[in-house]
Amino acid sequence: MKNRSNIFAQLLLCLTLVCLAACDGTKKPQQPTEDYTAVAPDFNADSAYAYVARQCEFGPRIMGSEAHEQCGAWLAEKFKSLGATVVEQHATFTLYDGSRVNGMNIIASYLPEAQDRIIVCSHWDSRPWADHDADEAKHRTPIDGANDGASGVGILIELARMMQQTPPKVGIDLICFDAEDCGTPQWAKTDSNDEHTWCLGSQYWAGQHHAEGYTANCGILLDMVGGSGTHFCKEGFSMRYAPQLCDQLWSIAHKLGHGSYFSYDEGGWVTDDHLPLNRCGIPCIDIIGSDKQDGGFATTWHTQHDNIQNIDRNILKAVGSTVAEMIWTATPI
Ligand code: AHN
Ligand code: ZN
Repeated sequence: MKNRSNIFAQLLLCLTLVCLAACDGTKKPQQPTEDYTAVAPDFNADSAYAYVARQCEFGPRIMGSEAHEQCGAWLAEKFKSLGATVVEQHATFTLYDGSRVNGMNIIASYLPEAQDRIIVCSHWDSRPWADHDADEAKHRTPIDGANDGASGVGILIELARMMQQTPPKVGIDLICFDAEDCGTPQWAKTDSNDEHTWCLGSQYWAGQHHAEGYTANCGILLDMVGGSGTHFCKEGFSMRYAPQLCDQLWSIAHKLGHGSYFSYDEGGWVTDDHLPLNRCGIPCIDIIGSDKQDGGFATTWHTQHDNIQNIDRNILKAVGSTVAEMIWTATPI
């Protein structure tokens, strides 16, 4: 009897170990789930990572700062050097407290004459206040926003580099929105409706496009696409406004072998830069990272820990190569 229960115990242990090994997606190389040959050129995650790091080196990119000014100029130059037609859309934004600041959206276009166009966008500003930091003394200090801001833009720049070498078949507009992350801080004593204090750059762009008569078929927003421990669920507004686009992107991610990062679960509803686009008639999805453990935004979100140390190249790779595949498989209607 003793022997028997021993054998059962051992069997159970074996099964548990097999299960654990099967669940541990982190150690296995990312293999395509079926025979699928990528159409897009290779997305270089090291290159994207270097672009994320470069942005962080300027310091927090908050409006009115030298770092913001310099990084904005660097981004516009970078896209030009990579063969894009660049428009700097300058604007003055009113913050939650009524103060006014200057900012700019940066629009980098490929095949500017093409009728059929896809927008791939992200925000390039970083949050002026680490109002979610565990250390209250840091609540009014600006953050690097390596994940929240720079990660998405890093991917946009790498896509630009790829498009210079291998032009896509449809027009692509890479848009870096400003003033996304200046929404009312937690510590502010205002009870006004706070939703409109976020995403000021994309709201401005939705009201006044960068070029006359401009239209796009659809858009893909990248937000917090590089933090360690991130995964992506199907965000609520994306599924309401652009369900097919969402399904298509998730399907490509899984075909490319990035399924462990792209969960089929529905996520929350996020006020983000895709909302103004959807509201002005451009169906746009939000690839927005959330914490794989607790489902909320990353634990580094709006803290001083949102820095380059917390960026995972594998996540940049998963998102970048998936978006690249969307771009290079797209054909004019
Ligand atoms: C709100 O918290 C209202 N929206 C989240 C949008 C966001 C902030 N994305 C990154 N930072
Ligand atoms: Zn943020």
